[in-house]
Amino acid sequence: MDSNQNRGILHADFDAFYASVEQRDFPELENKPLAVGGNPRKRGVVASASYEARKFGIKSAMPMSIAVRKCPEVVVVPPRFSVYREVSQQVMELFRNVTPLVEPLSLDEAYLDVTELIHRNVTPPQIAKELKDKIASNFGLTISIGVSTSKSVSKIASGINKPDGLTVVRPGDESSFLHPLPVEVVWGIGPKSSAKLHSLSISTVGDLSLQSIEVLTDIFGSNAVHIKNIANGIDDRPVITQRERKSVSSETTLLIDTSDPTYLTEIVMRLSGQVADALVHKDIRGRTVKLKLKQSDFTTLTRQKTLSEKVQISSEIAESALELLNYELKNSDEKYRLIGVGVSGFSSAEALHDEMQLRFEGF
Ligand code: TTP
Ligand code: MG
Repeated sequence: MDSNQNRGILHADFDAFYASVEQRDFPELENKPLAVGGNPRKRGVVASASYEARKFGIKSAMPMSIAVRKCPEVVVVPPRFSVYREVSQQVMELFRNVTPLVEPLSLDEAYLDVTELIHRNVTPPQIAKELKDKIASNFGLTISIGVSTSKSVSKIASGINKPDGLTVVRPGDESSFLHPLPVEVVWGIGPKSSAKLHSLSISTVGDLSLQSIEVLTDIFGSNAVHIKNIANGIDDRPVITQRERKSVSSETTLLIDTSDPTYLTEIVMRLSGQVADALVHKDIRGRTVKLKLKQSDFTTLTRQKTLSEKVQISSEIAESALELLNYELKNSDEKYRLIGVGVSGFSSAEALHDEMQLRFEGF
């Protein structure tokens, strides 16, 4: 047994996070199809769907108007980010009481390395069970946990028996667990690579594990070796407690597809203000300003500008973002359905955890 197989890694992920918090706080929403997200008449999207709503095919990132069409009786509520953030902070604290080795991936998801605790005669599945019980009693919420010797296997395992799942993959069982599963469970295999794989009759992780590096390089480029290792249950990546914040951004879906410079300018200025507020609040400054544009045909462009001085305040961010916008408007006839502004390029001294994105639907 190699050293990798002595590790105990948990991946914990709340079930229908935003929707479950709403159902907990408003009992009249319990057992109802519920979609948390933007207004369907303002082109909002679904952030989180309750399990009752998922039976109708409602999913995260789906336009809310489609969700309403799929299930006319769905209850739509706007998100209450501050409540979710608070729950998240408290749960991450609870995790850190178990082990300092906690790597949050988003508000509702984290890896925990509990290897050290194994030496104190508690098993990783016991720790996972205790965490689930504590979260149920302290927060009134369910969380699904995957337990194994690596990040990728645990992440896949936590998604297998949702909601309220506890899936344990014992050391040595990684491949037999992974191989029958569809390739889409592997993180990083999105719709594009999935379509390519299926056209080559590669449909399970087992099929994937048998491919040569040459074949995988055609599909995944420099990621081929990593993907092949993952498919074989080999993943030594450590749990990293502090991540460098890569970017702070804010984006919005527009009410109508447009190329109107006055309207787009105003939106860019508002988004720049929101990004600036977050930067000021965190006391960080960045060197790169990014503009994201999604065209009517859903093609997404990002344009960025790296400056000699770091920026933080609204007018500095807006100046660069508007320059990028004006260049784009001058050189293209496209209409846009979504626009975003971001700042990145912080120094490592400003290392914080995780990428942060603010979403504002329907201005
Ligand atoms: P997820 O863990 O992807 O979703 P979930 O917790 O709602 O459902 P599951 O039981 O499948 O884990 O995301 C966590 C939260 O992040 C989710 O409740 C809302 C938010 N979110 C968005 O705002 N937009 C998105 O596109 C996604 C995927 C999530
Ligand atoms: Mg979740």
